[in-house]
Amino acid sequence: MNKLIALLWLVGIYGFQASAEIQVINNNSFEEVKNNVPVNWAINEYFKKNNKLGTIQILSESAQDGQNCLLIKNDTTQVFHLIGALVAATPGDVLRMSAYVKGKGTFRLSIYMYNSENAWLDGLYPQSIKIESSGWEKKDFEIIIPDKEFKDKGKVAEIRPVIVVDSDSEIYLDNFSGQIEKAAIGASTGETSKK
Ligand SMILES: [Ca+2]
Repeated sequence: MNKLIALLWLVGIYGFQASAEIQVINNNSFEEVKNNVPVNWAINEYFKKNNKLGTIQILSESAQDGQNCLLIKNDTTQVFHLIGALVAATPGDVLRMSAYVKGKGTFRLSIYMYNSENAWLDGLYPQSIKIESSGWEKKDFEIIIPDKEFKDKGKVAEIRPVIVVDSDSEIYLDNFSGQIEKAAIGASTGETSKK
């Protein structure tokens, strides 16, 4: 009986911690704009080739949420990456991302991963999905933060969300959502549960 009580106690503790969620980014609806790029987001110029890169436009009509939506046009042979701000993450955390999209082409919501010293570890890219719609559709992606050592660089400590738009694509985006659900083990930083 004592074992059962102890087990229930553990479930209670870890269940409580597992429910803690952290929002990945502010300005997720692209309403705040500076220099024609949404605040908290940046275009990754690394993929520019022969002086060509996809383009981003802020549209103030036909938004899915609020006033603004994004149009990412990629008519190059390279991918286009719109990257979000750094946020702390722990191996085993579950990252749930979604966005409303329409247009034509392929895209995915991905992440870059960094160690505790902000050094790049790797990117993690779920499979691209095809979009061919004139109406807004919500698309969901789930990523589990890998629990492994990256060569001599250690484990993941921080991530960035990345909106990836492939070649030959015109994708409208709005109402991005990114939530980290903390792993049950290791979630000992004392986040306050929303429940
Ligand atoms: Ca919006």
